[in-house]
Amino acid sequence: MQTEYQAHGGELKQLYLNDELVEKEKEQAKKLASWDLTHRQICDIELLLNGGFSPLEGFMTEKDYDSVVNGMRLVNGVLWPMPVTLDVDQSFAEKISLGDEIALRDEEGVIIAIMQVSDRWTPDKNLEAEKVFGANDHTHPAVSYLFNQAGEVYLGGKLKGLSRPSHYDFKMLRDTPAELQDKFKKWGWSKVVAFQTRNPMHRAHQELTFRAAKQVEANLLIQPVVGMTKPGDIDHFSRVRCYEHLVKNYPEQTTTLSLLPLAMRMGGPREAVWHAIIRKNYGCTHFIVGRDHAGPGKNSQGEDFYGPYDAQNLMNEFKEELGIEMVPFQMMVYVEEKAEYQPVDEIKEGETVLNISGTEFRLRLAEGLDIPDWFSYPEVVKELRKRYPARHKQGLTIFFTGLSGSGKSTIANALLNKLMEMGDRSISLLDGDVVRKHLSSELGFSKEHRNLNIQRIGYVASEITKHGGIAICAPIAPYRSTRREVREMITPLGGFIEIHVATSLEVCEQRDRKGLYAMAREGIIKEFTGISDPYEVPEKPELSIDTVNCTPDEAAQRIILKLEGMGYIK
Ligand code: PPS
Repeated sequence: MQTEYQAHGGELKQLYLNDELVEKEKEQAKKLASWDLTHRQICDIELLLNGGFSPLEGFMTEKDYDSVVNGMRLVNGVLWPMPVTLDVDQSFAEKISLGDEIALRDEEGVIIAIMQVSDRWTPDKNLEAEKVFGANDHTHPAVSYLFNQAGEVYLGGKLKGLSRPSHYDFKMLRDTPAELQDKFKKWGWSKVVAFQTRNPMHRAHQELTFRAAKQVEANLLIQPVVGMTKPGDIDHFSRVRCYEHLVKNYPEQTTTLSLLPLAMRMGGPREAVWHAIIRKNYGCTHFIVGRDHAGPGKNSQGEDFYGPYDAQNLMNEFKEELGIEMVPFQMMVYVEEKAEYQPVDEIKEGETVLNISGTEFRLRLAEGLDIPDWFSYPEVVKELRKRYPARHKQGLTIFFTGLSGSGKSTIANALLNKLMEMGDRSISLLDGDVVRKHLSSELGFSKEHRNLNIQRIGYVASEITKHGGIAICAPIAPYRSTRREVREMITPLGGFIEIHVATSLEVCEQRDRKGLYAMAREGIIKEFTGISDPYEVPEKPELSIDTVNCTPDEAAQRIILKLEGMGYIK
């Protein structure tokens, strides 16, 4: 099927205004209602404005969104597998009338673009999850994002670009689609195969890319994603330093490295098609799709969301109209007898296959264990060890949650003292009452305020963890989604263990140390957790402690043993 986009030769849709207009519009834009773009929206808008998402001309309209969700095509028939929408909260959406222009600002308040709002709608998120990601399962990062972070209303409309989102890191490695296309032209690279990754690259990846480039006789573009990847992934700073080491091992003039500021959705097959379209916009002719491309891992039943080669199959379905060719690859494994890497389907009987999975690799880093040279280059491993020291050298957050009077503060205090006695770590205690005095004195106990309080605690704990300290937090933290948010914020930076102080409501109320339960029963204190406000019991805490059966000393000991078992203290 020949599409309108292809009929135009698939040209780049760059949405920036010229300099003269920018100055004029900037003045006007200051008076408009403005929306502060989220991190994901900043990633999206960068690729919308620079043509990486051509042929899109703005955040999707409702019709395009429906058509993409249900049939992977824009209304005009062009293949496009992923919704790219501007999600906002209800109160902002209510301020806007259709036809209004709004200013879209980055984290520093700079106006990046003006959007003329042509559409506003409340999406059916269940349908979006089912259709786009194949399952309404919150263990899928994009589904979790959709329900826990994305706003409830979507706005759509065309964009006028005023400024480029700023990046201060790795500037030499950042190219717009037009810049990369120009480079390819200048270098005489008429065939370019792109490799997408969100992980550090090791020898297996290098071998795979070598083979792919040889197979189609093309130059190679290593284009790792540095926008947003799967929560818990290795940060892009460390990864890019690894790629810089690795790229030196390719023959000169054959390979280049360029960073892609994409926010991945981990959408497997649909995402593979999306990645391919983006790479076509960057001037590539071929795109490598390996095993489990952009896979989100396991679902809540412990099964893979997508089959390992679903992405390749979907790519094949659209191969006539994609405008970029897939180079499919099987997983590469190391054959000991041959001392080389081979695709897993080419292994002969009797050959010894060695492989270190991503999980095993992370474990070896965490435990400070050996990582063999056949697996990775020593410079790459050194980089990763610098960023991911063995667990007992990492920062850590110990997050208590439980009802008022359950014993959180007492156990936290006992633990603090025992850890201080050990003496080799700096420790901060963020107790519920203390935080409310110093960090959150203006907040009450509505759901919104409680969440804000926990987010603040999470933020401080994440900073402590990042710097190698131990943060002990002891708030009630009654909401599961906020606790998960804190976990997701901290795990990329160090350890996180959640401890449910599971003392029952009856016992807490009976103890009533502060006399609050009595006041809550009388209605003097409103929104009191357990009495007139909810407490969502943790589903999978690392530890659960009921203070009816153990003393504070015993509870603290149990935690110390747990920390030792997990490798966080030695
Ligand atoms: S939350 O939900 O996590 O923000 O709560 P938190 O900041 O941990 O609460 C700290 C202490 O506030 C007292 N307090 C209340 N708790 C629950 N509900 C209501 N309405 C309320 N009003 C005051 C209570 O003593 C909490 O301390 P702990 O140490 O948990 O008993």
